Formats: sequence, structure tokens, C-alpha cells
Amino acid sequence: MALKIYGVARSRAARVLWMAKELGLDYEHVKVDFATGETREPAHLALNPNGHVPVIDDDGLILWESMAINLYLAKKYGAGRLYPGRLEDEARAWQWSFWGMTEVERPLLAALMNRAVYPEDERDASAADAAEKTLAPPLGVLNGALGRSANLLGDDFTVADLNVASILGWARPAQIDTAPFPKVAEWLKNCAERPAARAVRQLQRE
Ligand SMILES: N[C@@H](CCC(=O)N[C@@H](CS)C(=O)NCC(=O)O)C(=O)O
Repeated sequence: MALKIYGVARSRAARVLWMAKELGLDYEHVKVDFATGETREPAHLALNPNGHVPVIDDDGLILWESMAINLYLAKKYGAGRLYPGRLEDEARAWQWSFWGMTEVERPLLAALMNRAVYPEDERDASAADAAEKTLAPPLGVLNGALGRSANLLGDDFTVADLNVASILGWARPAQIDTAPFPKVAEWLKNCAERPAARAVRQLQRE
């Protein structure tokens, strides 16, 4: 059975689509849309009781949570390339993925919603500014790490970069000033210019 990826490209499913494209996988894209309430329908809740996308079905393995999905896909299909071979580097890929979710995603989403997504009269500029302030320390941490190597685990782009960059892809629409973090800005640009990342942005426009 082919890999199925559930979730429209303009959701966090974009992260998984990016991974699938980096790995050159054949997959079926099931465009479950959060905006229409489809994620809360019984058929989808049977796959993910949280009512969220992304979800994958990989030969009968149903898996949710974008970072876990990407770590799994990279390890299964990209060992030695996108997925590191050494246990220590594998642990660092987990570290950066968990870090992205726990230190970055929530404030970044708050800035994004209040600057670009909510209807203009429902946006809270001070909440967005506070969220941007919260982001400064973790962005400083990332900038420091990228000052030591071009990518998070060393010279090569890996699942660690993809997972963190797929969260930080919201920085631009959220109007986060990355000028104080030049290494982050440069790395993010390199990640975004990868053909697989471009292909996902194309899917988002369709
Ligand atoms: N931590 C989850 C978050 C998933 C999530 O919140 N997805 C949103 C779309 S980006 C969703 O499905 N929302 C619809 C809903 O909650 O009904 C992950 O990273 O996969």
C-alpha cells in the first residue's frame, strides 16, 4: 500500500509533504481540510482522535504529530542521508525537533495569527509583539548553533533542519524581524530554496 498523507498543504501537513518530496517518495495526498471541519468528522477522528492533520498511513501504520511523522519517514526512507547514522546525531535531531515544538511554535503561531491570519479587526498587535519578544531567546540559541555549522547537525541538511525550518517558515508571514539573527535568516533562506520546499509552496498556491 502506498504512503497516504492526510492534510491540505496549507496546514502543518506541509512539513510532511516537504519530507516526502525530499525523500522522493510516492504518496497519495488526501486533502483533509481543517478549515471546513473535516478534521472533526468521524472518519478523520478514527485516524487521529485529536482531530488534527497531518496524519500518515504508511502500509497500515497510522501516525500523527508532524515532527514524529518526519522523524519516522526520514529514518525509514532516508537513513544515512536525511536521517543521521550516529545515535548522538539522532538524539540531536530529536532535540531540535522537540525544541522547535516547545520553544518556538506557540509564540510564532501567536504572532502569525495576530499579524496575518485573523480578520484585521480581531488582531491583537500587543499579543503579536509580546510573542515576538518571547521568540528572541530561542532565535538567539538557533543563531548561535548555526554560527558553528551550516546546518543543525553539521554540514549537511537533515531532518533536524527540515523540522525546525518548517516551523520557522511562519516567521516571514508573521513579520518576525530576523535581522538580529543573521545566521538564522541565511539558513532559513537556504532551506526554503530547496526544490522540495519550493514544490510544497506550489501545492499551497493550488
Ligand atoms: N502538534 C500537531 C498539531 C496539529 C494541528 O494542530 N493541525 C491543525 C492544522 S495546521 C489542525 O488539524 N487543526 C484542525 C482542528 O484542530 O480541527 C502537529 O504538529 O501535527
